[in-house]
Amino acid sequence: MNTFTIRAISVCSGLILGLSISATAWSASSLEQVMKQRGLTQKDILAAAKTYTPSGGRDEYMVFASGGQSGQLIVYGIPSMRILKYIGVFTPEPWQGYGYDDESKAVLAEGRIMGKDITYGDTHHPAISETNGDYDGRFVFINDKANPRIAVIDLHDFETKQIVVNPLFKSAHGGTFVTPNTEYVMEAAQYAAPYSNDFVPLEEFNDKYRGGLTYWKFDNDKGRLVQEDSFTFELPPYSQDLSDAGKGPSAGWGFTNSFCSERYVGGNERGRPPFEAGCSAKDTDFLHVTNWKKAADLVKAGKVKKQKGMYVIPMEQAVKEGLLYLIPEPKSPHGVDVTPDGTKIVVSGKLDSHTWVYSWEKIQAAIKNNRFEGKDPYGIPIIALNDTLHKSVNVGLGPLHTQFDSKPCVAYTSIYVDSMITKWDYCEGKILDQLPIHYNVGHLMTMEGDTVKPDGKYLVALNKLSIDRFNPVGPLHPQNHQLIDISGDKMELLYDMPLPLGEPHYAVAIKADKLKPVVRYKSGWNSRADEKSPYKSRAGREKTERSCDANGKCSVEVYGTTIRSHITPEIIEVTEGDTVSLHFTNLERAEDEVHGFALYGQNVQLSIEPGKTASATFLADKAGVYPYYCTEFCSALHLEMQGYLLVQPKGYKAKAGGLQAGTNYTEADYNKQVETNIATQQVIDQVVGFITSHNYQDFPTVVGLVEDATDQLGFAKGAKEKSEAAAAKQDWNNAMLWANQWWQYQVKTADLGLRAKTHLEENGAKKVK
Ligand code: CUK
Ligand code: CUA
Repeated sequence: MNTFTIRAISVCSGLILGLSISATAWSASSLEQVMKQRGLTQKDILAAAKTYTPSGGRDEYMVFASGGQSGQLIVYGIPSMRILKYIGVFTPEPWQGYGYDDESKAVLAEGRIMGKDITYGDTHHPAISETNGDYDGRFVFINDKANPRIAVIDLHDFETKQIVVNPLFKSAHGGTFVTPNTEYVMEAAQYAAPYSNDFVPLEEFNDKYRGGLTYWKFDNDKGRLVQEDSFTFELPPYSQDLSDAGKGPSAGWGFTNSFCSERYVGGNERGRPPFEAGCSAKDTDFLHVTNWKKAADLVKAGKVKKQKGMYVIPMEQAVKEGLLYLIPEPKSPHGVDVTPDGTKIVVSGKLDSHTWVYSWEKIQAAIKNNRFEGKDPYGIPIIALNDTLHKSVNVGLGPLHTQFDSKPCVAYTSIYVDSMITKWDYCEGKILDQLPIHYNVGHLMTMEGDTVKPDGKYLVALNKLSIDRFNPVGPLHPQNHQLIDISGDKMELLYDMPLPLGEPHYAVAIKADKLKPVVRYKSGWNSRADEKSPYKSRAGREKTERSCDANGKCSVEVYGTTIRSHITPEIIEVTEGDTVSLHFTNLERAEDEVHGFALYGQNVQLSIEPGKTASATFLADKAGVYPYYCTEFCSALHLEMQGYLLVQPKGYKAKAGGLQAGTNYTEADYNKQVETNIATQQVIDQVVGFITSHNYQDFPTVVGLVEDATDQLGFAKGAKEKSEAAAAKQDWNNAMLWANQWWQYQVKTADLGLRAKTHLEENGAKKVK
């Protein structure tokens, strides 16, 4: 090494050293101050650094958490734990217009039970659609335990598209779980009940009450569940609990745990010990093993009969065809989880301290060799526990659910009674680590933890109680989702997030880059049916039609539009007794330019996203004045985005003379406005010059903005012409008002143009001319 190099290195390192000293000195003092002021430890700061996401930063994972009793789906990001959306599913949700527009009312109506609207849900288990056992980011399914329903949410726009009601069950807990290519969505009943809707006395419980497991057929092209092609396993009146679909070597099979296989019916008012005593009396319950592949073949071969519009495989037939087996599982189990490689099945006894790992190879061997220890009262063969067990591991008191790591053989189990997470090795059957949590964890979730390729990295404990974790808000506490770093050998708690919407049971996390949601719909789109709306309208084509039938019943159809910052039409005139249908198409293309539509006294609130057509139908049964307006602060003149629905009494005749003038304008007012408009046009020309001199066509967001701006500028031209025509006639009122409207269009053009310019600047657009 020559002197020159040595000197250069020492100069360099001196420089670096100097810099780092001064940087540390500066930040350490203020960081120390903050730590001292807020009482934070080094560990806290590390946790903060692992979760903090600066403005504009994105999360690595997206979580879909059940919204519990709210009947909704909660979307949040990991590691930031920022809530992004509550998706309306089983319950009306006004922000999204869900349950307030005709299109979404049709979805909710699919979920009626015996003619009744059910406007809540007890959502438990979301599931993301899979391809080859891995999340594909296309759909999310979620069940309603209280009313046996499943909803389909399309992830291209995060909207609920379909609700199906199980025609046979009276509750459904063990759903939703998907088969490896989303051929079927599993849904098991919970509380046994007759399949018919008739009264059946409890005295006939063993004979007439039934459990069950439905495999809902999913049409992957249409993105809808198909009841006609779905089938249900009739099962004994044991309380089927959770399910999981087999994968890898166990693909084609499903696993469903149960409790209360005692078939006990409580009734303290009849002097009987309660359900809780009779349902936990035996040492074991049953893991149900079902062969859905073979069952599907049987259905296809026309060998299965339908009941209430669904194929039902009676127990006798299932046994005869070798589709259904039982395996004892320890005391009141909860949760069944198939390992990523599909070779093992983990069940936890919630009144026990063990998880039980079953070997699929051993289960198969027993079935093949007809090695059974007996039959249950319904003739279903029982495979002995010892013939199938791989390991049983003492993980802690009250184990519930299990999730998997990217590291082979590593699993995490939630421990309800002991309030902790146990990390363990399911191959060797040994404990690796334990972490206390606050308090009473239910489900837990690792990243893509129920796929064939879990990502590990983070774990969320979905805790049932939050007790003293947050500022008190009365007797009803939020839930607490605790984020845990599982990348190292020891689990480390990073963050507590309150969830104030309901009790989320299960959640699923998907790699964020697998999701590609749209920012706008094709113009005139019925988003719920995913098709062009027959009620779509375009700028200048808005119309109102009234028609009456032979009995004198009349209806009014309004084909309207919304664009910054007016609703067309602004005056709607109908007659008392008319049925009114309002249809609005949002003409915007710019990202996030949503308009709302709220109408006095009619329970109408629409969310009209760019391109969407949304409708509201109601009976205008009382004459009166009904103001309406846009409910999204969409522009500087959002408050002026308003109008009147006039419900006129029958036989009403309009007053002569037209509308009263509010303010009178002069020629000077007009000239001043025109001056402003000319100055504004110069700003627009500059922005347009910038955009067109760059490769803006390469930026879809900007193309949308430019299209919107071009529209607005076209409207400006029309207003300018009207203003000049009025000026020629010295009608200064109209000249001034149209000149102002011309300016309004210019302002919106400029606003869009500036957004486009900023986007180009921030995303490194290139100059092309
Ligand atoms: S369940 Cu609630 S903690 Cu419905 Cu999956 Cu276990
Ligand atoms: Cu549109 Cu406010």
